[in-house]
Amino acid sequence: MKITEVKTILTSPNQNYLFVKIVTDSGLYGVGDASLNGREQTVAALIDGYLAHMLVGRDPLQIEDFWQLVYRGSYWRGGNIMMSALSGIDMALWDILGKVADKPLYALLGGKQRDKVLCYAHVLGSTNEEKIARAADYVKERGLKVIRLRAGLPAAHGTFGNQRGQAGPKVEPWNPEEEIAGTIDYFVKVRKEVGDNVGIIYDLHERFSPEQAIYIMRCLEEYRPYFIEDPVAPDSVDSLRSVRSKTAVSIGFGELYKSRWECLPAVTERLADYLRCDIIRIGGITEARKIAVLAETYDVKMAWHGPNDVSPITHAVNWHLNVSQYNFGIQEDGTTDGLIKNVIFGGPVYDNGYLFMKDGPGIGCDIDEEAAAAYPFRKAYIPVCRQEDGSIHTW
Ligand code: KDG
Ligand code: MG
Repeated sequence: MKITEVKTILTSPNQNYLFVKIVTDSGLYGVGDASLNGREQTVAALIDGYLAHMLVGRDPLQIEDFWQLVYRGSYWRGGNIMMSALSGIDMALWDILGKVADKPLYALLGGKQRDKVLCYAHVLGSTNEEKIARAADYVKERGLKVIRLRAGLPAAHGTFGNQRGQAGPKVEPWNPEEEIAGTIDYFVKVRKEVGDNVGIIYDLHERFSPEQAIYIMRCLEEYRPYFIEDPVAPDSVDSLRSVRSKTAVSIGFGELYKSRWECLPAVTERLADYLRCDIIRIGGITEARKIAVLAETYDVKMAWHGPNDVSPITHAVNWHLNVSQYNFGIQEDGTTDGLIKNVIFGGPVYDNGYLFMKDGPGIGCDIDEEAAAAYPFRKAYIPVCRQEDGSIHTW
């Protein structure tokens, strides 16, 4: 079997996505997700202008060899653009393998260890007051066992995905004093609303300095967060070490990691309880298998990144990993029911706190290319945070 064509599909149903479709001379094809919020066109250019030429004529089932060819063979190591491109291609190749074997992806990964996947969903609303008021109903109506909040007052308002139709990134204010007080207050209020039996994950989104994060986490210890996500930025491992050594709260970390090697200290020193890598950033399924095994060795659980800005293809891959891997922790369910459902078919279905998926070959998703073309790509940016003195702060 040989690869005959590699297509990139940019589309914007509810927000921008980049899909990869790899076609073979057997008539079988595979689909993957290479979306990188704000930089989709650059990833597409890398696939179209470079990686596609390396793929056409190859045997699609030599997946590991292609991964090593791109990661090591081409000398320069990958950043976010290269790793997103490689991840989208890797997913499509595993999808082809599943179709050839006529088996779901999880079967190729060793088979199911569980039938359903515990998940958490984001409490949504336009203000924290609205989210506090809705949190308990949200749990009751949807049957969630665990919910997720995101810190940020008011910087995170409306900034989940990207901002379209603007010449550049939208600027959001960041005032540390207000943010610290508001971050603690918000969590405490939601805990009171939902009671003690609901898990609450709190995403601090890499925005705080180590001493700010330590203060916030110590204040929240008695309110028992399920885990605190990304208390500090990933750039300095010492920041994470410092937070870990001074707080007792569980930590989830790693959505910005770009490789297995970046994960090492968090895993081998047990600086995190939940490793939250994003399969589109760390090299796809080929690399996700290795990261999960590394984490299993050190008793670290997996909580794969599953935000709103990746497509049902990625949510489906997360699901296959979760049912087949021993050290599953919990899954972020950032799936959207928006117009993306007109473009991508398949993917996990939510029911009463868990995610389920029907059996089918490969990843179990397909793309309607005509529908994708009906939602043209629109340039968009992730917003930025600026402090009162005008300086940039991590978004
Ligand atoms: O595009 C950025 C999002 O993927 C990110 O803000 C989502 O932090 C996130 C999460 O935990 O879902
Ligand atoms: Mg996050």
